[in-house]
Amino acid sequence: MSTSLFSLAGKTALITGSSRGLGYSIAEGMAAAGARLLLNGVDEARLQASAAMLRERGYQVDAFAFDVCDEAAVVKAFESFDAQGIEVDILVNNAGVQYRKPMVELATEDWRRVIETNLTSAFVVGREAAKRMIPRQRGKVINIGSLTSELARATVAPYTVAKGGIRMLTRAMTAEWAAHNIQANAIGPGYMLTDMNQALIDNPSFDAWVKGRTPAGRWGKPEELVGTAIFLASEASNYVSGQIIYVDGGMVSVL
Ligand code: GCO
Repeated sequence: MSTSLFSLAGKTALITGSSRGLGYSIAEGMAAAGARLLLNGVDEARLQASAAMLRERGYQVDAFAFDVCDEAAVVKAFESFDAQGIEVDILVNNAGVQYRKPMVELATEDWRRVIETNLTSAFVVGREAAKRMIPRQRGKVINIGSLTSELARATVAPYTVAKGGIRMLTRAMTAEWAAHNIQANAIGPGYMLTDMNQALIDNPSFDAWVKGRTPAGRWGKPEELVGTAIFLASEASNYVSGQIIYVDGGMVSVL
């Protein structure tokens, strides 16, 4: 049977932070493209419920609850994959948090928490995945960035710095891993309709600003990331690395 260039059949995808939001939507789309899913989250109950929903759709799904900020837990999870013969072909570093506060009021421990969750975890999980991808001489890493990988907005400094770091970490991964046929790329979502943004969506003036500032004139839907995620996870992107693709209704490109 010929598989399309965009098929993920026979591939295993680990998506961090995939109980809900963008991570869940990307996982669902990758499963529909044929991938076996390794879901991840910190809330066991929510993770198992999400896995059950996807299994009901006939998808092959395993759930692994661990905190991507806990290096020992990440190492243990990958050792568990090794012991079970699970090979991670595709890694989506999606786990992240948002924390909105002006810098002059921002506690250092909150700064550190956002940087750890949104940036350092992508390095740690990426390192553990690459240790296994390099001997196999193949792999796909997709880091989830943001509009703030490119542009700053007041009150989200640690998120902005972390997501800017994601853009450069993606290039650093390319510098060291492209020679091993590992393609590392990033997706920069625009303003998406997610739980993390609910406070913004519910704010009439912010909602109006997003609709006015976005050339497409609307918020994005999480499922609108799926096509780009599948492209970057599939054979179709075997000569693409170090890139960030903005799925943002045109926002980052237009004043
Ligand atoms: C914010 C939002 C943004 C979006 C997204 C934009 O407070 O400005 O949370 O950061 O979530 O990252 O690309």
